[in-house]
Amino acid sequence: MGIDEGSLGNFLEYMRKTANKVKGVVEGAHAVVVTHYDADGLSSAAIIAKMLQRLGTTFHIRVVEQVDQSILTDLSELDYDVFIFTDMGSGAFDFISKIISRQNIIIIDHHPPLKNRNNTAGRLIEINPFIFGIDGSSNSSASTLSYLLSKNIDKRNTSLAPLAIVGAVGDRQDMGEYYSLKGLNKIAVEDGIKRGYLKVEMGLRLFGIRSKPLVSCLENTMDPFLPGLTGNEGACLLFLKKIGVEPVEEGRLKTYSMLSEEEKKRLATELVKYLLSKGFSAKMAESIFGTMYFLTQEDVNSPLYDAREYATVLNACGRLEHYSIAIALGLGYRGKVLQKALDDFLQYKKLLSTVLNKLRQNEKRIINMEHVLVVDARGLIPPKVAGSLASILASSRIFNADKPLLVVAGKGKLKISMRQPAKLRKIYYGIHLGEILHHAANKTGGMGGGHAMAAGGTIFDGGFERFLNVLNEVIGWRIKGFKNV
Ligand SMILES: [Mn+2]
Repeated sequence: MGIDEGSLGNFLEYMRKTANKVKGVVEGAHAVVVTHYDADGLSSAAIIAKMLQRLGTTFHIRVVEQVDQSILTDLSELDYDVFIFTDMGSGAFDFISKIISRQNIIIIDHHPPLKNRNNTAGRLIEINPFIFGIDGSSNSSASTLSYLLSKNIDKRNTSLAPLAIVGAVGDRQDMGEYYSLKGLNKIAVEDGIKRGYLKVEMGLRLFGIRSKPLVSCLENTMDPFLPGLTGNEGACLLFLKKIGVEPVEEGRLKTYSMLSEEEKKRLATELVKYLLSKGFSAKMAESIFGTMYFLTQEDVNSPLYDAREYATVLNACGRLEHYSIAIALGLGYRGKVLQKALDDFLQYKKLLSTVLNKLRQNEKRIINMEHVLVVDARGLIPPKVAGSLASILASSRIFNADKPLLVVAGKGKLKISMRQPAKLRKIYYGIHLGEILHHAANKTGGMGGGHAMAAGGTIFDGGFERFLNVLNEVIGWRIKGFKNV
């Protein structure tokens, strides 16, 4: 587990040198930060924004779905000296270096880089752990890379460690023991603890455990998905009563912190028993326990106190395209900004539970191909929600998927998002979803890529059916190849 000392040393050495270079390039310049709309992308942009503020650099932030030709061409015609890409860029290396040929480019990304890169730009700096043999899909979020860079530029930026952690848990990099962060992410955790910004505890991984009534915690927990409880308030109330943990006291819904130590223990044991009764393996049932990351500078009752909840809030703002709210939150604004963010979060939650119900009621929306389970959410959700829906479905067992899962949403230009279902607990025949999706989408007029476990892209309406067939076929070939080895 983790990374070997040599790779780590080389990477950190590179980071130190690169920080100096980046400082020279951005100081006093006019920059644009191009980032992704998920929690990691938004945290990364906020970190870089704060770093640039401290350097006196003027900047704009552009939040996009992916870097494509039209976005790059648009941007290259504007008056920027420096282009900073966060949480994206490595996969579009050739593209970027070709289109933006006159200005400085900085890529901060943790997605697998292209194998043969063709740098025609000259003034390009790329920060990507994969180049140093470090797996960026589990050891480092883009927010952690942004954090390490900013900290090397100015020690004051250590204040940004909490945001690095928010991005890392948002990208579900809590893949260490007991759902802890590992690798480069751990540096941000250690800095956070040392500076008193962060408290790390073992506990029940219930959503909103510090901020919400206990009933809502159960109802809103998506990871792990609690069959029969998640999304069902009535069932959660009954469950608590049945195990003798009174959910209401003096007309008020009780919070976790109001429980006695004995009640807390009982809740934990009964939850594990409940999950076992629903067919979970012992290991899956125990996944209800894990490492919690609390941000001590936030109000204890704020949804931003728990890093995972903070990430969900950012994610909701991003998916609903309220980027400035997300960035403002990252930069430390609270009050009205926080209120708006929480409104977004509520709206987003409603959207997801509605769509889950609709999918369960309409069999036609589920296409069970030989190697892919396709969930057709066209017309049900905005395209940017496809990724979240895919993550929930992959971890929920709602469709009991035993093969890669694909969600499609949008109209005309379709958004596709793939996940390996958690049930398999190992990668489906060693298949790298990012590579497969890249291949199948490219062949049918679309674009795609990503990690082994999670990938996404776009495809046009007309090519969709062909895309599904190619995808299914390519996975079939890979399995055959795998079986032959
Ligand atoms: Mn990311």
